Amino acid sequence: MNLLVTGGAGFIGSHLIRFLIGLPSIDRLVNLDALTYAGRLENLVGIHGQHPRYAFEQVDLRHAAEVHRVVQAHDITHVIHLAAESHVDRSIEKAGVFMETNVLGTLHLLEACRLHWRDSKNHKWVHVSTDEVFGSLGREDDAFDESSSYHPNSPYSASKAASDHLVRAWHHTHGLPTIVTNASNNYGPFQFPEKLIPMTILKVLSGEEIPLYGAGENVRDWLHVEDHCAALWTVLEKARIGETYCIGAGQERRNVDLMKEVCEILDEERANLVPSLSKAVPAASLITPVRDRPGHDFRYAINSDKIRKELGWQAEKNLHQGLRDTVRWYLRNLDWLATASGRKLWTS
Ligand code: NAD
Ligand code: TDX
Repeated sequence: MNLLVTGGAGFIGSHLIRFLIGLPSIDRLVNLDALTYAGRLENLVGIHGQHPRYAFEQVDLRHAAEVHRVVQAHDITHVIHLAAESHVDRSIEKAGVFMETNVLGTLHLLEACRLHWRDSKNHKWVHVSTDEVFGSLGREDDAFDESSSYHPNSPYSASKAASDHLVRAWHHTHGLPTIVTNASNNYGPFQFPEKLIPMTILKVLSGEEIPLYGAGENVRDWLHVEDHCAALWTVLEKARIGETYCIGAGQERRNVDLMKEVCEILDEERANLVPSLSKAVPAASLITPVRDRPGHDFRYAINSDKIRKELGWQAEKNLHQGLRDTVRWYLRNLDWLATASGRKLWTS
């Protein structure tokens, strides 16, 4: 197969490329990425510019002609579409680019494949989406599953919901062989330090207050990025065309508890890994409640029964161990964190 991964220089995309690159069934792996603030080729060290089956195309999905060119030039047979604007807070400040990339960009990729795949079979198009499209759960509600209705509440989730609907429509109307996945909050190495976990680590290493939105009671369901990548490959290999699959690990935490857990691990690990930080104040003392995010969804949670029973995938990484590994990775990669954030850290 000639597989196109979009957004392969971002957080999940770079893990996915590392996961896929050695698989013998992939003849060519093409990474299409515009390299926005969130995309970094350093995330692909050892692969980018080195692996014989890997190719990179710096292309913006908003440019339809370029997207068509890539699909044709590489004779793409399979797609895993991740490229997107991905941060809720940015979508509240500046929604336009979310609509352009997440909605129009997805349209351009759907059209490119529809035209290129007109006469042939054995193609697959996997759309990587989020649980946020389903809206917000109450404390006692059942987790989201494939039958949950769409109630997007933020500009980001509205743009992802729109893209999910386009993918469904291109399958229903044009017969494009698509599958939609809706995953819960990912965490792990290489995550841009605007998201909760790397932001917490960055603030501690900068000696700054850690902003906790509202009362910190909001709940997220945490999935290690490597478990997500394994799920996406399982879907590409085995899933039924036209279906949707929810992907989660069933590891819910209130934000305040998650932040404290990360802080405790930081206190333990930094003494060993960054001795100059061992005398710093306890990390949790930096947690500071701030004004809540407008329209802040209270709780997300995912029921993964369908993908487990139908395709045999389930998450393996325990959250506490995954958080410890993640904290260790950031402490060992302070240069990455300093460059990505454009900040000077206490330690550097
Ligand atoms: P990210 O922000 O880390 O990476 C996004 C990548 O897309 C970057 O490399 C960026 O350069 C690229 N990109 C952005 N706009 C582009 C454009 N116009 N053209 C081409 N490339 C462009 O995002 P992520 O956290 O890795 O998320 C990847 C996908 O997974 C997104 O579609 C997101 O909605 C979805 N998702 C993320 C999570 C999560 O917790 N991070 C959970 C579920 C689903
Ligand atoms: O500074 C912060 N303080 C804080 O309390 C930040 C950045 C976040 N939060 C809270 C808001 C959320 O309840 O932490 C929670 C997680 O926030 P984010 O890391 O911004 O993630 P979230 O808004 O849940 O969305 C994420 O999961 C679903 C990803 O960013 C999306 O791309 C994915 O689709």
